[in-house]
Amino acid sequence: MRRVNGVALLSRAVVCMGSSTAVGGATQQRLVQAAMLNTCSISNPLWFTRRLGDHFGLSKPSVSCGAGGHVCFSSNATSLAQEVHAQDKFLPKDVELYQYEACPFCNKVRAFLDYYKIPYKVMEVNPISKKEIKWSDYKKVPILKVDGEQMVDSSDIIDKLFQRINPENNVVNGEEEKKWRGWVDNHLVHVLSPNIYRTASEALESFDYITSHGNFSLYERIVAKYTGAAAMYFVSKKLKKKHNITDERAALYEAAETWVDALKGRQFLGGSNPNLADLAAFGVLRPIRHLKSGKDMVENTRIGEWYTRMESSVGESARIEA
Ligand SMILES: N[C@@H](CCC(=O)N[C@@H](CS)C(=O)NCC(=O)O)C(=O)O
Ligand SMILES: *[C@@H]1O[C@H](CO)[C@@H](O)[C@H](O)[C@H]1NC(C)=O
Ligand SMILES: *[C@@H]1O[C@H](CO)[C@@H](O)[C@H](O)[C@H]1NC(C)=O
Ligand SMILES: *[C@@H]1O[C@H](CO)[C@@H](O)[C@H](O)[C@H]1NC(C)=O
Repeated sequence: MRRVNGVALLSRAVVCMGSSTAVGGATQQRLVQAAMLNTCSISNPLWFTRRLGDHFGLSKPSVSCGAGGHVCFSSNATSLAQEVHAQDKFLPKDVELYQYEACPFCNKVRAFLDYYKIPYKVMEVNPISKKEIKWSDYKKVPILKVDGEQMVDSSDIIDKLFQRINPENNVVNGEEEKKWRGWVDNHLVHVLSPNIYRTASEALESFDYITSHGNFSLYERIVAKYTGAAAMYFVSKKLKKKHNITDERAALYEAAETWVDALKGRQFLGGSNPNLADLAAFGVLRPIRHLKSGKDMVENTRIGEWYTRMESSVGESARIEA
């Protein structure tokens, strides 16, 4: 079995938003990078359990074939008109998502694909070897392959797909939607890491999810779980400083309340149906929802009702077996 230094492993395994992490000292820097990645490496138990029973959901009546010409493969009669409509416009034959299961950016893309009922295969990338994406010049995840065409960067991927689903829609999405998509990428995501590694037990809980849902070898999994949890507990304290967070839970609750305020009493930011900002916020929160930080957030803020609406609106995963 390959010997892998724990810190080196981590810095590879958990590299997310790495470019924004320059802090003095090579080891420290790698650790901070590791920490950043971990925003990315939050696992998604909801997703996981959902798949087991009923993957596809494609033959069931879909509850999320709502407005906007969503791609919908439901055989339910009421959605047939939309189905035909959408299939006219965008019906890719082969969609492959290269991802880390716990990465918030990957979760954003999945939330979009699930909502629009675009069947996709998942290629879970090993964060250490990354051999599954050796074919690509782009070295991060998510990468989406749509009938052979490579798309990178979660927001760009979503923009491209949205364009194809709504080709006649030349109107750029609303300012509000744009603003809040930016808020998700630039603020919400940064609040997550310090929270999921806040205490030793939360750090272990997080790494348990990350390693059990990622594509790790058994050896990597054990090393990553324990060294990762220990390192991230300390590194998350540095991250707090970097993002000017003094009380990480307060920052999380504040972000949740900020989001609910932005809804201004509407069901979704998009009104009666989710828009891309709703899908982005939901996507990045989904992996932490069943960790302690996510439970605390739902118990202590008003975000729960929106989150539950999003769950039923996004519906079952459109993932299919590779
Ligand atoms: N802006 C990109 C960020 C993607 C990103 O940072 N991905 C991380 C994982 S969450 C990554 O692949 N890091 C490099 C690595 O793991 O080596 C996006 O939105 O897709
Ligand atoms: C189709 O689905 C809707 C709700 O999604 C349901 O009310 C309706 O009864 C279903 N129709 C059929 C024919 O299954
Ligand atoms: C995990 O990695 C292996 C080896 O690269 C690959 O064959 C497999 O498909 C990956 N697992 C998943 C779920 O994508
Ligand atoms: C944090 O605060 C410092 C000083 O108050 C400021 O220079 C820096 O830009 C802030 N950083 C962020 C990410 O807001």
